[in-house]
Amino acid sequence: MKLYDRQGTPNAARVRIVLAAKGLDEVVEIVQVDLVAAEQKQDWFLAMNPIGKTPVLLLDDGLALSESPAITEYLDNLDGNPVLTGRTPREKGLIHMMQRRVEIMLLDPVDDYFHYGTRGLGEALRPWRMPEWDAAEKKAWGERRGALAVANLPYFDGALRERPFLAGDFFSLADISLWAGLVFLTGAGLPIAPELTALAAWKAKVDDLPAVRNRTGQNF
Ligand SMILES: N[C@@H](CCC(=O)N[C@@H](CS)C(=O)NCC(=O)O)C(=O)O
Repeated sequence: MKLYDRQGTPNAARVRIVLAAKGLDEVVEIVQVDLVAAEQKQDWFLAMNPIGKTPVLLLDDGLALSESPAITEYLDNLDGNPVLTGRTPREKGLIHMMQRRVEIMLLDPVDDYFHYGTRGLGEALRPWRMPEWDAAEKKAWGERRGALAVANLPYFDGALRERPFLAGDFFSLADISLWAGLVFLTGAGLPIAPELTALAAWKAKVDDLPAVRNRTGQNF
């Protein structure tokens, strides 16, 4: 298997935590994609993922999987012991719901903030996304999306006051996504309010898990 990713990005980090958690680091060859040079928009890459984003997991039979949760689901089920995406229907439903909430409420708006509210990956990659907007409109929209991500954080703090991990008693894909979302948010320069103490305590606990500590590419 080959994993096309970019070290230092949140979705690469999500999959690298999964590789570490499942003991699959040695099984997967990692190929770095130069995002600033827009390799992810070149034909060879678009043939694997028409959306033009990393990560992509290319299987030995030629199937190209993209979307980090889909890659996670595949990797988690390879050994018949899906510890990150749920073993029972109830676990699967809950983990899927919470991880999707993290994407809608945190990862997606922070990504928009990063690309439009800050310099992001540079001007050259922005027109590909929203060619009709002028610079001021892009910046204002990016800033509104960043403010939305920050405003959504108390929801996750509240959830973590009720249970040790986001989808229950054990570490799952929902936690991996939330961890990556928080690192992305602070890395992009957005704040986490000090009163969100359950979120901060959970983050410190997850920082210390072996799969997070020992993942490859630790600069994210
Ligand atoms: N929903 C996708 C998001 C992928 C994504 O946003 N990837 C970023 C890196 S973290 C990317 O390739 N950005 C380059 C671009 O937008 O051109 C996933 O879950 O993997």
